[in-house]
Amino acid sequence: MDQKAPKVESAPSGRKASPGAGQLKHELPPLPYAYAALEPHIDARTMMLHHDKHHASYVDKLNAALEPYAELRRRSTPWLLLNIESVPEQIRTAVHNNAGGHLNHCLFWRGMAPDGGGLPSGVIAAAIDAEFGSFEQFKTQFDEAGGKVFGSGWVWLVSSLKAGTRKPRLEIVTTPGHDNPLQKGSYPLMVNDVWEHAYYLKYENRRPDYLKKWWSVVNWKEASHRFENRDESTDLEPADGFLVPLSK
Ligand code: MN3
Repeated sequence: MDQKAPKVESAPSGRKASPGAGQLKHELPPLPYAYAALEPHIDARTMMLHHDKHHASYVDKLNAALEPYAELRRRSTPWLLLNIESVPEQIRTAVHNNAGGHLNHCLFWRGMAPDGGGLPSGVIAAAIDAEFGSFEQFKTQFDEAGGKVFGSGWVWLVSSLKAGTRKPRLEIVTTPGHDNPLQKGSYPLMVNDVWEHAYYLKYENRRPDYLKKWWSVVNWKEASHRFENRDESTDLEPADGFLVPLSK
């Protein structure tokens, strides 16, 4: 490793979910609510360990891997995932796993809310009905997909363009490890973390119970906001567009 690399400086102010151009260090965003805010569905201790230990370690490891590479330090997590082949081989696996871990957890925290749950509304609700037949069928398919993830991974609702049309299509997909659907050209709208660290303290081996309870904390406002502000183009650097501003 090049020990003469310039000192990494923190962003001048504020904490962002993922750095945009010009920022030199990835930062752990604060949880948008208290650790206990999602009780009883997700317990406070799980939230604390998940955010303060697991997510924090992805951020630390990402920064450590990028430290000697000034040019890469200014890149966003979506950029790093989409351009992973241009990342030096000796840090490629670390960057892939930890940029994905950082990005996915940013989306995960924002996709839940203490006053979450219930039914989606507006255009995303109509799109879900059109694609899956009904909200109940969508939920069933999402939980089935999440239950089938072998080992550690994620289950997502994504939007992608139907080949040859401008019509967006909703799909349920799963990703292994910390992969993100944007690596296959889809735009994530909502996500559940099915790594054991997300549920094991409370639900032990009962992942299906966790998947079922998780619907009580889904932040439909955020999913709907992402759907209405989505940008499926992958020919642009998605740094600033990917993590759309928080809904008010
Ligand atoms: Mn996790």
